[in-house]
Amino acid sequence: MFITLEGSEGAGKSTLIDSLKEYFKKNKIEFHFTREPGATKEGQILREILLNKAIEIDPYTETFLLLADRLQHVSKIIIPTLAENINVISDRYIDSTYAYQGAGRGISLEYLDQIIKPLNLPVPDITLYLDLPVEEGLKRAKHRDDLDRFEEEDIKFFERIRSFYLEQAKKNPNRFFIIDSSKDKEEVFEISKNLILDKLNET
Ligand code: T5A
Repeated sequence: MFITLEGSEGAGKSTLIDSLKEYFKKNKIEFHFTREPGATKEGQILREILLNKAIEIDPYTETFLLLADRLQHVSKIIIPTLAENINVISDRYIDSTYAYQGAGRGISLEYLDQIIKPLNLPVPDITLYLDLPVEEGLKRAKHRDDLDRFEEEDIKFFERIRSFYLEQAKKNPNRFFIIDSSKDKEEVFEISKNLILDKLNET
């Protein structure tokens, strides 16, 4: 099974992943955890460029760098792991590109479809979207000392991203699940874990 986690800055994906890792390990359920950008050696170099706030990157260049990272990720990690019947959870994937580069940066969704669809990338079985009011997410993210190139964007950028994710959830109710991440960490974990276990039992 292939699961993706989505959400805007500070929504709590990394926190949720730590709890899921611990739970799956304890219960001997095999999962491979991965993330974008930067899961492969090559992707790590691309991640450094993408998050570097000392440089300016054109939105189209940004998109192609993210797709380069994704192709390495899919071919070196996601496809081989799924082929071994090991479940995969990725922190961010295709929906992030439509949300950030599409809704956020203003690249048309038709254009993104034209460059992404021919890649025939695996489609997640479920996507958990951690939803949080933008200001709350940014407040959480700003606890970190150093903001990256994305985190420096203005609030409207993140509002567009959040609206896009919420719309996606309405359009894809069988794949896309909204988790209210203003709830406390334990509750976010319980809801997410139960959704994943339900889906695992179905397959
Ligand atoms: N990107 C990525 C694109 O633009 N397009 C793409 O196609 C892709 C793949 C990656 C950036 O790349 C962009 C989007 C991103 O900006 P990243 O460093 O990987 O950047 O960061 P993010 O994925 O944005 O993740 P963050 O680290 O910002 O946030 P998390 O992981 O969602 O949040 P987390 O768990 O670190 O939590 C933040 C703080 O909140 C607390 C935590 O303790 C922590 O202090 N917290 C809670 N507090 C209260 N209640 C809860 N339920 C809490 N959960 C967490």
